[in-house]
Amino acid sequence: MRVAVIGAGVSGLSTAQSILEQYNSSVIPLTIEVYADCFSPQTTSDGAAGFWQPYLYDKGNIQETKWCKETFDYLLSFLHSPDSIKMGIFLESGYNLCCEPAPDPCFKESVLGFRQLTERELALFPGYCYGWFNTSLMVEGKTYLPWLMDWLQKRGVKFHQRKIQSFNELVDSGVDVIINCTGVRSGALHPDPELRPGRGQIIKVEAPWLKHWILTHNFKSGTYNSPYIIPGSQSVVVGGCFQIGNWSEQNSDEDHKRIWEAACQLEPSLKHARIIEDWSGLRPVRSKVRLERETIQSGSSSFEVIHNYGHGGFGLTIHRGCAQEAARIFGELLNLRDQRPKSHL
Ligand SMILES: Cc1cc2nc3c(=O)[nH]c(=O)nc-3n(C[C@H](O)[C@H](O)[C@H](O)COP(=O)(O)OP(=O)(O)OC[C@H]3O[C@@H](n4cnc5c(N)ncnc54)[C@H](O)[C@@H]3O)c2cc1C
Ligand SMILES: *[C@@H]1O[C@H](CO)[C@@H](O)[C@H](O)[C@H]1NC(C)=O
Ligand SMILES: *[C@@H]1O[C@H](CO)[C@@H](O)[C@H](O)[C@H]1NC(C)=O
Ligand SMILES: *[C@@H]1O[C@H](CO)[C@@H](O)[C@H](O)[C@H]1NC(C)=O
Ligand SMILES: CC(=O)N[C@H]1CO[C@H](CO)[C@@H](O)[C@@H]1O
Repeated sequence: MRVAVIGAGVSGLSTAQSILEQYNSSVIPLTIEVYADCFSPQTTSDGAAGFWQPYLYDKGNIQETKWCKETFDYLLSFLHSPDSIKMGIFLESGYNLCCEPAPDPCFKESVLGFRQLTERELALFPGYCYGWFNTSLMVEGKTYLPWLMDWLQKRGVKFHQRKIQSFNELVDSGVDVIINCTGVRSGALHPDPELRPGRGQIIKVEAPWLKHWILTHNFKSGTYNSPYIIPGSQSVVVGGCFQIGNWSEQNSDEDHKRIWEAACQLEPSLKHARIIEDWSGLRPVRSKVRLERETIQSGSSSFEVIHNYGHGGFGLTIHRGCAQEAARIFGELLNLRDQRPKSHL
């Protein structure tokens, strides 16, 4: 059984891991290859802050809330291990702030110690009148991706740095199943009009005195278009930019200025922080994650693809739940193959 994963961001690598964990002893031989034009530290997953938090509301998509919770519990289970920091995982508490009262968010049961803010806490943040405090997790891509690659490499997974122009390249070379974890870039693979970029720009600063994350929510300007501050292990991420439809990965001076001024208003001590760098990336925005299998016809034959992409601004937050689901779908394909032993899946 030869599996080709396209994409080496958090989705591709964790899907390869879940498939190996679930089938290494039942499918022999099981060969997994990962193809990507960008590897860590060059993927979107590396640039992201790595903060565990879905959007406030799942709009009825309970499945995604479950995948996020599954990811939280999975990451939390490593905190007793000294290796947690080699994986880029650590606890961090902080504030979600709103300009008006709002219903409880979908993740209130997932995080630790969720509660509403007190008057005294709100007094710390002029302009905000409502919010929540809780403890969440960080899973930093720049550490987690190399850890995943190392885990996979030790179990025989091969990595190929290559841009895939068409699925047929892989099918022609004898691959049985393709896993599509290409994030926002559909390239020439096949258009998906539902998938759009949600451009983000962040400023990384040195401000080691900041110990809490602060996310603001402005229901008029939309998700992540208002300031947020997320302390990481090496630097603090300052953001607040979400431009749907903008394909540019260039940093913009205008966005920098706007993000910085808003963040300094929220946390005035930032004025004394040293700015390290700006980074821009594209969130793979979709009405919902695409996680399903598809049989694609190619001439007289067909091949199987499992899609796992479209994780918007919460790819690290949801990755493990999605990877486990993709691996379960892979199991369905194995059953089909067993029922029809002669077909090429
Ligand atoms: C500014 C910003 C901040 C963010 N902060 C957070 C956060 O704090 N928490 C959180 O959970 N999420 C955050 N996100 C969202 C998160 O970064 C994404 O949801 C996540 O990285 C998507 O992961 P992925 O593996 O699907 O895609 P990617 O990380 O983009 O990986 C895609 C992979 O596919 C490869 N690829 C694509 N097309 C081809 C092809 N044709 N051939 C070969 N290879 C190909 C690429 O080279 C790459 O390896 C943030 C995003 C941005 C932009
Ligand atoms: C399969 O993976 C599990 C979990 O990583 C591991 O404990 C087990 O030893 C592996 N089995 C084989 C046959 O490689
Ligand atoms: C593979 O995923 C990309 C998104 O990264 C999507 O645009 C494309 O349509 C998918 N390929 C197919 C054949 O569906
Ligand atoms: C898109 O991003 C670029 C920065 O790379 C910026 O100059 C431009 O104004 C943005 N466009 C929109 C419509 O936000
Ligand atoms: C880290 C922290 O302060 N967590 C607190 C969150 O709020 C609950 C009350 O709902 C406290 O019990 C936790 O200690």
